Amino acid sequence: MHALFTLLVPLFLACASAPEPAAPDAPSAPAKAEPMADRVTVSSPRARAMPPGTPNSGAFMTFHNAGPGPATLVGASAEVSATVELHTHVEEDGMMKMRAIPQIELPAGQDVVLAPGGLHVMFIGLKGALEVGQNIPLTLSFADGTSQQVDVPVQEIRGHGGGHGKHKGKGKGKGKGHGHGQH
Ligand SMILES: [Cu+2]
Repeated sequence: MHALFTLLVPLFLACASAPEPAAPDAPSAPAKAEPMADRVTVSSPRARAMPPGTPNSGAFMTFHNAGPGPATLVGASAEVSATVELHTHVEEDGMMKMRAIPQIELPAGQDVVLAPGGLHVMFIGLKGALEVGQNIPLTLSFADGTSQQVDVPVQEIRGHGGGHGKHKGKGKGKGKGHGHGQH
């Protein structure tokens, strides 16, 4: 019953909502009026410290969408790198590989965690080193055109953001998270 209903609603809205954008008592109006950026709070932002000459790095954080509507993160931008992408990891042939993705869905009332080895914000083409203590102003863009800026502190981040190729078979063991060419 519920599944059928959710299937039908988008079809109905697609037909019915377009001609009357200003219907005063449309039930969905309050949810739609609230900017996505205002529904979403960001906690524990951090970016991975990188020595000079490293091409890329990653940033992690937790999103909470307080609702009532959904929110969709569609991009991010920062001055520290030439481009900023949204990435995830997928397993392919037994190895975790990064993939750029167009958006990250943030369902109402839920947390979405960006963490090493999973979803992350990727800084591609770093203009310089990312040093511990530095703060990266990061602008998050949402599907409704709203945006939110967060200060992302640079930290020493270990753990498995790995699997990015450069590392395997080097034998030196722990590695401490340095030398991850890609992350
Ligand atoms: Cu990545």
